[in-house]
Amino acid sequence: MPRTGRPFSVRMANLGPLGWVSDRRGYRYQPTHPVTGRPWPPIPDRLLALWRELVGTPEPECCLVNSYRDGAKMGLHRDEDEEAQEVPVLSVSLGDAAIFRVGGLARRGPTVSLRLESGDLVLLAGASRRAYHGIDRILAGTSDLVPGGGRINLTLRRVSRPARA
Ligand code: MD6
Ligand code: FE
Repeated sequence: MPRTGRPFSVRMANLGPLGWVSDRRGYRYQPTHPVTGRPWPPIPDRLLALWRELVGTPEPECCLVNSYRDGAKMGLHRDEDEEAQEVPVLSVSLGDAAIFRVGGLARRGPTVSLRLESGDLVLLAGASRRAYHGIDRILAGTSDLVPGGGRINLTLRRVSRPARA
C-alpha cells in the first residue's frame, strides 16, 4: 500500500497490455509485472467477448485479478487511476459470495450492500462509474469453484483515453 508499504489483504495480478500496480510510491498502470519485468498475459477471448457485448468500444486494456482468501476485504474506493473515466468498468465475480457495498460520489454518503454470487457481473457505468464501492467480507464456504476456497474478482477497464475517430 502507498506510504505504509504494508501488503493489501487482497492478492492481485493482471491480464492485458496494462496492469494496475501499487507500491510505496502510489498506484499506477504499467505494461509489465513489477517483480519479473515480464508483460502481463493476454485477456482471454471470453472476457473480451463479454466486454464487447456489455460495453462495446473502446477495447479494455486491463483485467485486474483480485484474489480474496482468509478474511481479505477491500476498503471503500473509487476506480480513478484511469484516464478514460467515462468508459464503464465491468467486473466478474467467481467463487465464494461477497458483500459488496456501493455508495455515491461522496465517501461518507449513504451506501447499499449487495451479495455478489459466483458468476455475477457488476457494471459501473454512467454516474455510478465514479461511485465509492468496496468489499466488506467474503462468505467463506459458499462456493467450491476456487480450489482451496476463496473468491476471485476480475475487473476489466479501459485505461488510456481512446483515440477519436
Ligand atoms: C471486488 N470490485 O468485487 C471489487 N470496481 O472484489 C471492484 O472494486 C469494482 O466490482 C469497479 C467496478 C466494479 C467492481
Ligand atoms: Fe473498484
